[in-house]
Amino acid sequence: MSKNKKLSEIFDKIADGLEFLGENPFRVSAYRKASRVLRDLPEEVEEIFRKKGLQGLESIPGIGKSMAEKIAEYLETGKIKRYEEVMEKVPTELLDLLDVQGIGPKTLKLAYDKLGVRTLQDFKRVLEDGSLASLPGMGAKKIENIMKGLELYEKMKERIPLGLAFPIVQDILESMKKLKEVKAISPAGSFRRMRETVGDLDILVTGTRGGEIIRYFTELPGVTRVLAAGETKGSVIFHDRYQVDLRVVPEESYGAALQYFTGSRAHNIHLRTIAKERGLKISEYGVFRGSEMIAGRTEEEVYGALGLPWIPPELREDRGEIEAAHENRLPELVELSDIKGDLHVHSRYSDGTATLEEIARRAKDRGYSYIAVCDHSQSVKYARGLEVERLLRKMGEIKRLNETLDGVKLLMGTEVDILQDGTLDYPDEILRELDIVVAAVHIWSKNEDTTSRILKAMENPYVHVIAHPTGRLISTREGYRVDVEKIIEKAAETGTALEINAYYERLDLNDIYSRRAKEIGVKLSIGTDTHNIGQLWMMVLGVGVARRAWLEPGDLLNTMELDELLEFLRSKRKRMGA
Ligand code: DGT
Ligand code: CA
Ligand code: CA
Repeated sequence: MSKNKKLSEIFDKIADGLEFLGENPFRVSAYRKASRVLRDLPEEVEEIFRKKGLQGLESIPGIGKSMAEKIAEYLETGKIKRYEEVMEKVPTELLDLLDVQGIGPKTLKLAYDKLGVRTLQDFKRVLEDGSLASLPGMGAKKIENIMKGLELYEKMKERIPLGLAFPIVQDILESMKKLKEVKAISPAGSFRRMRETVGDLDILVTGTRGGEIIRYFTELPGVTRVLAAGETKGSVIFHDRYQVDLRVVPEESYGAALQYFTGSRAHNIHLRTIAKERGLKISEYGVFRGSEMIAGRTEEEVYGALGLPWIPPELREDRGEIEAAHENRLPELVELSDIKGDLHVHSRYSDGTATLEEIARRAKDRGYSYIAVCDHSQSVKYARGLEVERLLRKMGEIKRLNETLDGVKLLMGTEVDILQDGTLDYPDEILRELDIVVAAVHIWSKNEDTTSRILKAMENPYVHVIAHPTGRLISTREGYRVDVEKIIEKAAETGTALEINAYYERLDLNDIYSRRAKEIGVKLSIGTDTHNIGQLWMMVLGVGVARRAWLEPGDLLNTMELDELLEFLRSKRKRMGA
């Protein structure tokens, strides 16, 4: 962490502590202000101090004599005495509770003095057992606010599935682009890297009149709380849950800032060592040789200055991408526009809501050449799985419909259940009549290892794809017990594809396993598992996983033209002599 940021945090903590102790509000706000100034300061205080000493620090707007002395003390000794004094008197864990809406320093002090509250757990206890409510000044309304605040606070500490953040960020970008002051805007952070979950959301802007841009941002519809609003940084909460940080940076540093704030941390640290080897310094402001800035306006420029080609954000995890870039062997990642169809959607025949016609129309609107309708099979009663008779009826309807359709084809599919003994929920005679058979485990007992039944299913010549191979649900369910490595090997051996289920709660297989699959020649198939037609957009999440897995167009079924795909789907049974 830079010294600026570290000091900014220390000053903020001192302010919290003094506030808790009920000290002079002017002192408190002096620390808060210094914290803000340091956070937004473009130069490193360390540099200023080295070049111009204490006087240099004092000349920073917003930093007075006493703050300058504390900064110097920190730079020289690595400590601030005042900070340690304050922290001795205040339980630090308790201070974090000041971030909870509804809990102010007075309330906290009261709980501390009268009820002996020292931790978040303590606080929750006195809230629940009514002892907090019995203190003077704690009305029912206030208690209710605190409870609501705590609930939001805990929710906000959880990571957010990428798919929930996605539409929010898109809306923000769209609104912000309307502002004439905004010259360029981009998401950064884990969101831009398409991680399956995100902490906070980071957005970067370059343009004129930063204060205006930030004000507009903090007033967007959906903002339920403003945490900070300055000239270069705004931080807000959308819909009581999503923290979004927006930074305005100078045009000549836009590429460097985008690079820095996209991360990941591990990637940035590795880049820094490369810069060092070349006698350069890289920061969020640019790439420097001595005091000369040699790059910063675009990311291409920044990577170029380090002798590297631009690296796609999804690869920036320090998982070999820097070495690959160095040797000019970065993959040509698949793009959303390469996708010719969705290979797993549900219709009204089972538990989906759309008719076959609606599905075809929406697929065509998205520019797809095909879409596979894979409803559940008979055993999956809770999802209205199709008995053979209804499946045959559906196949008839698809055939008729395809004759009238232009430019898009419905593929006759199923998401057939892999039963406990590894047999399938439809007989082979039925499976062989389908264009695409996606097989999946939906019902399992608590400690069951599902590996053997999935392996057995892959040996069936009519099974093309294993859907959501691990069964996990992001942040709610771990999935069934399964040896994924064995599944991947068997997929390679039998020519069965593995699914990247793009439904936002699944993203299964994940990036790591998908990459492993590619490495041993397994094809992957993206399906949104859409149950409602408004979810077809989630394809972009599946493509995100694919890109994080280093997949190129040739690694996926969805990039094939219709004929090529049908040919591929028939090849397994041919090879197996079925
Ligand atoms: P998240 O929010 O937990 O999903 O993950 P990120 O990657 O979005 O992390 P965040 O929001 O803390 O910071 C955004 C990026 O900024 C991060 O990926 C890398 C960069 N960054 C922030 N702080 C540091 C730091 O202290 N050192 C380095 N090298 N990079 C940092
Ligand atoms: Ca973030
Ligand atoms: Ca952030």
